[in-house]
Amino acid sequence: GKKTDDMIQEENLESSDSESPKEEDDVSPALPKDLKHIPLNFEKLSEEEAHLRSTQFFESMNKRRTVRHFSTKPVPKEIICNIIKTAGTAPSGAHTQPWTYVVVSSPEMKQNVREIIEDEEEINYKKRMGKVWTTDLEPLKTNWIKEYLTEAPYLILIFKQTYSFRENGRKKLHYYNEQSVSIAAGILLAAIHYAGLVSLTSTPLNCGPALRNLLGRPSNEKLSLLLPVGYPAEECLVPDLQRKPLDEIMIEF
Ligand code: IYR
Repeated sequence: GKKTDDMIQEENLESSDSESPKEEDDVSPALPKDLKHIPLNFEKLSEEEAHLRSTQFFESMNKRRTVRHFSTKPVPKEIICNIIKTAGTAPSGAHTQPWTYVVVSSPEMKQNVREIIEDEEEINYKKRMGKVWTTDLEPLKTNWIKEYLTEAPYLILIFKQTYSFRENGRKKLHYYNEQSVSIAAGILLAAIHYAGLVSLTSTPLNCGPALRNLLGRPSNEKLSLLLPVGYPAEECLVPDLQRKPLDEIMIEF
């Protein structure tokens, strides 16, 4: 039968990848055996303060929108660095931190990325996606022309490391790398929004290997997401979408 995502994820826990090194009989832990445990640095809030902050954070996050029309206005690199440091605070399986954030701001490199993606997306829209998918997307008014890839001051490409290497050269397994990178991407999106910038969560279909080669990333890394980051274009329009209310997304027992 067909493999489910869960089965593929389970396979990642074993070293099924034939071209990658095996951990063989090395069962020494990837983290130090004598890893210290220290007191938690915990900021205690009053219930009142917690309530206020949770409300304010929701109200802020509820203003986040996916934006497809970017201004060319530059963004200081330090802001991008802070945003990526924030993404790097995400939890990860066995603290493997299985992510690489490739930041592209060079106009030539953005143009190269754009050409790869537009070539593939044209085939996606015309052939691969099929009638139901393209019909579902019509209200969003997307197509294979991706101006944001050269207009936005930064492109952040999130690569997921499916494994890495220990100091002794043996393979280090990256448990739950899919979930870890997805969580980090959510934190990245929140950090982008909190910094007053906008983004588009994109998953360039079929472009992973070409973009990996273009950016010189190793074969243990797979492209997860590409996010243009910057300011919205003047008079930027977004689709008038509504979010599901709490009673449709939360079930209590
Ligand atoms: N990857 C294509 C198509 C696309 C797919 C979904 I699902 C969207 O929510 C939006 C677009 C593109 O970027 O145009």
